Amino acid sequence: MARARKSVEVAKTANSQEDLLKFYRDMLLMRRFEERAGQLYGMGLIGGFCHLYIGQEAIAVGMQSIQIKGDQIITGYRDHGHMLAAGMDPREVMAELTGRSGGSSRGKGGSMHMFSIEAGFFGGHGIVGAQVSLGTGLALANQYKANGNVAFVYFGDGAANQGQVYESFNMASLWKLPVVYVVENNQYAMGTSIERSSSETHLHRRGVSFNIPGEEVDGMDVEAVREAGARAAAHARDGHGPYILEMKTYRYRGHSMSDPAKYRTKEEVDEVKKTRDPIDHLREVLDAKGWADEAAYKAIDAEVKAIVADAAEFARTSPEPDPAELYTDVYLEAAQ
Ligand SMILES: Cc1ncc(C[n+]2csc(CCOP(=O)(O)OP(=O)(O)O)c2C)c(N)n1
Ligand SMILES: [Mg+2]
Repeated sequence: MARARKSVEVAKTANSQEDLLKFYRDMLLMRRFEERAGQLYGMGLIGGFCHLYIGQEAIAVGMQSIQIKGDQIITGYRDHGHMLAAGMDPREVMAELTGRSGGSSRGKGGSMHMFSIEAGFFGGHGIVGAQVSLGTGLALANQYKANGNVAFVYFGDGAANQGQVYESFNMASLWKLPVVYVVENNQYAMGTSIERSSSETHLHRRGVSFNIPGEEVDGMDVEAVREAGARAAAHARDGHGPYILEMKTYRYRGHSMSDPAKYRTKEEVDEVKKTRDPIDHLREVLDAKGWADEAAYKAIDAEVKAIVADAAEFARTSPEPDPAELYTDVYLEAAQ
C-alpha cells in the first residue's frame, strides 16, 4: 500500500543556522525548565516522584526534529524533556508537576503521568519497560491504518533488561512494524551501573537475534542524534520494520529527587559536564561557524528564562483540582 508520508532526509553537515539555533534554544529551555522544577520540588511545591532529564536534552530535541505529523512518542517517567520537545505547553507541564488544575492531566497525573494526543505524546509511564510494549502497539496501529507514521519508543539501559522488551522486539520485527526504539543509555538504572547489570552492554546489539538493525549514537551531539534518527525513521517508515538507536548519554542529577549518589563519584559527573555537555557542544559548533554572537545567546537566554518564569508562576497560582474531579477520567464508561 502506498505510504502517505515521507521521512525527513538529513545529513549531519546539512543543518542550517536556523536549525542549530532552534536546537540550542530548545535544549536550553529543557535545561532551565528542569532546573526550575528541581527548585519547586525543594520548596515543597512539587510532591511525589520527579525524575529530571538534565544532561540528556540532545536526544529529545534531535529526535523530535525528524518526526512528522502524526508520529507518536512514548517514554518512561523521565519525561518532561520529551513533552516539551513534542510541543506541549511548558505551563501545562509545570502545573501538572505541582498538581494543579491547569496541568495537562488536570493535576491528577503528576510528573510521570502526562499525555497529549494533540502533541502525539503517549506518556509518561512508571512501570519500567511497559512503554516498549505499548509503543509497539502504537506501531501496530500505524501499520493497520497504513497512515505512514512511526512510533518512537524511548527506554533506559535498565529497562533494556526487561523481558517484555524482547517479546515486543520479536513481534515488531516479525510483522515489520514502523517503530524506532531509542535506548537512552545514561549508564545507570537508579544506583546500578550498566556494567553491574548487563551481560551485553552494547545495547544497540540487543536486536541481533530478532534481525533488528541497531547503531550506537553520541547522544550528547544533537546533530548526530538527528542524522541517525532520520536514518532509523526512514527505515521504519519505508516498511523495513523496527530499528534500534542506542544513545550514549548521561544524567547529571540523581535518579529522582532523593538519591544519595553513592554509586558514582562527583569527579565522574564533573568530567562529563566539562567535556560532553550537549548544550556547550552545540555552542562550540555555532561559534566555529560564526552563526551566533553574544547578543544572540543573550536573547535566547532571556526568552527561555521568561518562558520558564511564566510556567512556574502559572504552576504556583493555578488552583488545585476541584474535589469533584476525584472520580473523573478514572474509568471510561463504555457505550452499551
Ligand atoms: C517493573 C518495574 N521494576 C522496577 C521499578 C523501579 N525502578 C524505577 S526506575 C528504575 C531504573 C530504570 O533505569 P533506566 O531504565 O536506566 O532509566 P533511567 O532512570 O536511567 O532513565 C527502577 C528499577 C519500576 N518502576 N518498575
Ligand atoms: Mg539509565
